[in-house]
Amino acid sequence: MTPVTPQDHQRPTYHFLPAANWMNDPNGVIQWRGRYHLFFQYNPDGAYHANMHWGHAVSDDLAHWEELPVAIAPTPNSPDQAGIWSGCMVDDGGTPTAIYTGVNDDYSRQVQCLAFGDEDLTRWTKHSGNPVLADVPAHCFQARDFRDPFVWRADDGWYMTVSGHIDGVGGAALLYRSEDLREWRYLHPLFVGEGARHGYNFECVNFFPLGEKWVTIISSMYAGGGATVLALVGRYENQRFFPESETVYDAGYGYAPLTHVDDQGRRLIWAWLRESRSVDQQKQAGWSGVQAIPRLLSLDSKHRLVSQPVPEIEALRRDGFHAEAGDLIDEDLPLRGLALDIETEFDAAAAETCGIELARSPDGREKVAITYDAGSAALRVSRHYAVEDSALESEAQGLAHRLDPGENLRLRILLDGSVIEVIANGRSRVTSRLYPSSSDSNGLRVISPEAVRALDVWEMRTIG
Ligand code: DQQ
Repeated sequence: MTPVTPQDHQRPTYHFLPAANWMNDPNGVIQWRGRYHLFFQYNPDGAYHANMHWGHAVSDDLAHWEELPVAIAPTPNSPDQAGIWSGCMVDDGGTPTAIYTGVNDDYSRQVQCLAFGDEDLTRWTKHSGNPVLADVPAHCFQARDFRDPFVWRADDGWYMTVSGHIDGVGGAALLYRSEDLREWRYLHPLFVGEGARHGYNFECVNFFPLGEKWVTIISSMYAGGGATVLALVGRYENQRFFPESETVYDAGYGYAPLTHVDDQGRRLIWAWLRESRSVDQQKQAGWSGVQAIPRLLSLDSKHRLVSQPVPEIEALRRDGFHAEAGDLIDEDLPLRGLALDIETEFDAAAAETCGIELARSPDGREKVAITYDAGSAALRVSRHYAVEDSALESEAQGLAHRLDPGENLRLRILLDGSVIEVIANGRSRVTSRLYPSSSDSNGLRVISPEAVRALDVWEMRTIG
C-alpha cells in the first residue's frame, strides 16, 4: 500500500474518502440510533479494485466522518470468498441486516447473502444459511450478472430487486418477495430496459416512492464500455414499473448511487465519484474513489427529479464572498481555493455564454470551465490542463439543461481538490474530475459578470 501524501492538493478535504486505498460504491447506508452509517466497497490492499470488503464510516451530522474498521470481509470457502459486493441494509425488527452480493474468484457466480450487525454496527455475523438467493431466473438466459440487492418493506412483506440483464434484450431489475429476508420467491422483472437505450446490463438498481410517483435509478453498462446513471420517474402498477420520463442522473463521474430514508423521512442519495486518471496514477496516489456529498431527493411540480446537497454541509462554510447584480466589475474573484462551495444565479438570457471558471492556474491555461449557453441550452464542463497527459481524461462533459420560461440559471458547485460536483437548478447534474497540477491552480473567474444576479462563494473547512 502506497502511503497517502499529506499535502496532496488533489485529495478532497470535505468529501468522505477512507484514509487510504480503493473505495467505490456506497453500500448499506442507514441512520441507526441517530448516527449515519456509511458502508462502502473497499479494498484494504491498495488503491485498485479487487478483494472487496465493506468499509465503514460513521457521522453524527452528515458533514464530519469517522472511519471505522472494516465491517464485513470475505470468508474463505464460502459463497462470498472473493468479495463482499454491493448491497443495502434494513432494520429487521431491531436487527440491522445487510443484504449484499457474494462472489467467487472469477466473479462468475454472484449470490445474495445476509449478515447481521451488533448494536453499533461494527461486528457482523454472517447468516448460516447463505446464500439466500443463488440462481438467475432461467428466462434471463445468462448466469453471471446477478447482484446489488435493494430491499424495501411493503405492507405485505419484503421486496427486493436484483440487478442484471436478459441476454439479447437489455438490462433488467428482477423483483423478489419474502416474508423473512431468508426465503425469496421470484415474481418477474420489475423493469426491463432496451439494450441500446438503457444499457445491456443494470447495476445497483434503486426503486422507491417519491412524491406522487415511483423512481427507478439505474447504473447502466453500455456495449463498448461506457456506464452512466439513469433516473426514471413513473408508475408502479401490478408490481411492475412503467417509466413516464427518463433523464441521465449524472453526466459525469458519479456512479452506483444508493438511496435510503433517514429519521427525518428524507430520501437521501449517495454516490461513488470515480477517478479520471490512470490505474497507475491511482496506485501512486495511494487512494482512489470519493463519496459524493449526500443529496436530498424530491420531485418538482413537473415530476422532475430534484437533488440538493444536504443542508448539513453548510456548517462547513467558512469565509465567503458575496456579490449581487452589478457588483462585479472584474471577472477574477478576490477569493481563491480548491475547497469551495459556490451558489450562483445568472440571467442566462443576458449573455451568449455565462458561467464560472475554477481551479485556474495563474496563467489561466489550466482550469475547469462550467458554462451555459442559453441558445443551445447546453450545460458544459470543460477541463483544460496546461500540459497534456494522456493518462488524464480531459474531454468535455455536459448535457442539455432547459430553463423554464423566466427561470434564471442556478448553479451549485462543490469544488474539492480533484472533485467538481455541478448541479443546475437542482435537476441537471454533472460530476467532473480535474487534477490540478499545483495548489496554485486555485483561481476563480466569472464568465459574463454582467449576467450575474447573485453569487456566493465559501471556503470549506477540512473534515479530516
Ligand atoms: N460495484 C460492485 C458491484 C456493482 C459495481 C463491485 C458497481 O456490486 O455492480 O465493486 O460499481
